[in-house]
Amino acid sequence: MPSADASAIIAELERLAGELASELAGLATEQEIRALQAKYLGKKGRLGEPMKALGRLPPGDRPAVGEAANRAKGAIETAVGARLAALEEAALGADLARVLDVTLPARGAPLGTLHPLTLVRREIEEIFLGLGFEVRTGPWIETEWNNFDALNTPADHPARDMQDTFFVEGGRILRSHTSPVQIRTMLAGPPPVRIVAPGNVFRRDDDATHTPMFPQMECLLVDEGVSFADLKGTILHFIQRFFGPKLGLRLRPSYFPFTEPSAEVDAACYLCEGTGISGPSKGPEPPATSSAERSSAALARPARSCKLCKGSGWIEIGGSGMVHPNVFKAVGYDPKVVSGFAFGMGLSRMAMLKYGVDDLRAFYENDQRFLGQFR
Ligand code: 2NL
Repeated sequence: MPSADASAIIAELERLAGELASELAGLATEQEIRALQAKYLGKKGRLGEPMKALGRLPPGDRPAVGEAANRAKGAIETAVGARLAALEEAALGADLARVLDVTLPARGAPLGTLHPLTLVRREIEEIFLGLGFEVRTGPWIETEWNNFDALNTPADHPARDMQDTFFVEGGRILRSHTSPVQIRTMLAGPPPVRIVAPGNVFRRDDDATHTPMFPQMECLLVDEGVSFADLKGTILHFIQRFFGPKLGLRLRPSYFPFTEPSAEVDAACYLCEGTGISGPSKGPEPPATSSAERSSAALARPARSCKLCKGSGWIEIGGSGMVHPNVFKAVGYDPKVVSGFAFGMGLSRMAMLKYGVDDLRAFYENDQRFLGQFR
């Protein structure tokens, strides 16, 4: 039989184990439970006192008290483990009980969009591909010969001034138009040639209506018997595909060193259909009580001039002409055998016209609110 002292220690151990069990029931987090466990079993824990008393017992009492201590520790560990397991179980249960509607549509990933200048370039390429033209590109850094001399533009021409063209090391320049692509193509092989050359070109301009780099597209057709009528028919087809069927074309006499004769190309304004007068407003008609009032209101409203063509009925889209004989001579083509036409346009202008953009800078500022509209 254990002594009275030993019995008291055993009773205290059992009491402590029971006390922990009741404290444990009120705890809801792993952190609190671990803290409670330390409060009983830790270095300075509540079981420390009876364990010290165990050391002071006579040897005969120690096995029984030791056993009781192990039972108490075991009971505490079991209770803590069970409480933690119950907590985990409850968390899992709550997780599984969550209702998920797997039929909800997913949030879409944000998709990129093509730049409006890319859209316009591709659209124009498609129109010319449909006529049997090929798309050709070339380098931005060019020789003065490819960019100017071969194009009947002599050294004293103002376009060759330092003020107008970017000069880079090694006597080369940044191309000021895509014409050197056509020169390269003609140098590389015999006629016929049917190409469009899209790409960026560079001029020393930078203001509200000019950027130092801008995209351009030129068209060149060379064969035997090519006439000004072919130029006109091709550009008319292009305008009608790009802006709308039935729209007309106007060619105004002009001058380029590389073409003779030369012409500015105007398309009939697609917004007012060439009338110069603003179309009927989209808003509701002002209320009128009688037909007399209605017609007098109509008479009082002045005809507004079209905001796109400023009332002229025409919009400028580029320049054109019959290839100058000196250009053919420069590339080794015989101007007595072949003839050809060329046509050039700025792609930013085409994009502004097509999409109703009134500020050129919008194309170069990478503002997603602007670019995201072109889908
Ligand atoms: C414009 C005017 C033009 C050409 C470009 C050309 C090219 C060769 C031979 C002859 Cl290889 N001409 N190109 C001809 C006339 C006008 O562009 O206003 N561009 C934006």
